[in-house]
Amino acid sequence: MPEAGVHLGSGKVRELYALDEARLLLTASDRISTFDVILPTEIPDKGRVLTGLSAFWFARTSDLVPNHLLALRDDGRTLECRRLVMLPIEVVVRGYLAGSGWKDYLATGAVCGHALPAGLRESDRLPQPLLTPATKAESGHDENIAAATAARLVGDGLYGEVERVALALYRFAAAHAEARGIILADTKFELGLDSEGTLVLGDEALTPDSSRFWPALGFAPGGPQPSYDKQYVRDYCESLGWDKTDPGPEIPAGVVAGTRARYIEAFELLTGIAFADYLADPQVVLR
Ligand code: Q0Z
Repeated sequence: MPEAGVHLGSGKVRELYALDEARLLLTASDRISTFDVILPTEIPDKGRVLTGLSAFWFARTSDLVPNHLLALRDDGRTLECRRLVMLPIEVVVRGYLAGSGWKDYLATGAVCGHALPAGLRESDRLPQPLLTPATKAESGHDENIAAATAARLVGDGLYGEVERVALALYRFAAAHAEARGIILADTKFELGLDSEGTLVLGDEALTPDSSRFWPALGFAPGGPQPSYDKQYVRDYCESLGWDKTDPGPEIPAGVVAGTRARYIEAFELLTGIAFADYLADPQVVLR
């Protein structure tokens, strides 16, 4: 990777580099994970779809909260970012009852201390979006925590600001997506503080890897919903009877092509931009 600087860390499918004391590079690969395992087969352009979507949302939400984006590189998969001091919590907003939120509701009737009406079904829309913070676990298995616990970790005043910003971002993005046939069931934000102590949105934002996107067409609460992007891969993996431990299976070309098409469809619906136009000039998502 040229002009990348010192490698700071690897996520499941992304890499983080230092450019200098004040700037980082975030680069998204075409790797895909399912059931928490990175598969040996890549989805061509997946990293570009995710990076383009992040940059699109950063450009459109900067009046809600400042963000770390400095520049989008012409490779379409790399963001130059301001270096922040990240908060020690995952900031999750849920508009629908899925994943660990559904599990917590089944067990306790509440999600992260937010009491909910009885009788909700899996994937039901919540009466209002909820901030459901989680700890950052190295394993990647974040644990939901009560608001009071999160407030203790970051400070009461700052937690109030985190809540306001995260709910505003979710409401904006969910309304935008819904008007384009996509349900934003939930999403995870990573926030940090800049050198002046201002709260800033960092990492990736509102991508299929940090969010649950569901097709609005066919939405049917009462069970899990198909993932907008990964469902072909999941269905193929399930059809093999794979035990979901590393290593994962190779994915056949037809399933790769179908999955790539779904990522690109999500990009085009959400941004209103042809993906070919993004490849020709990634800066189109910033205008
Ligand atoms: C993001 C991560 C990845 C591994 C740290 N603007 C920022 N300032 C300081 N730290 C971060 C950011 Cl985005 C930061 N991560 C997550 C991303 C690979 C870890 F691509 N960790």
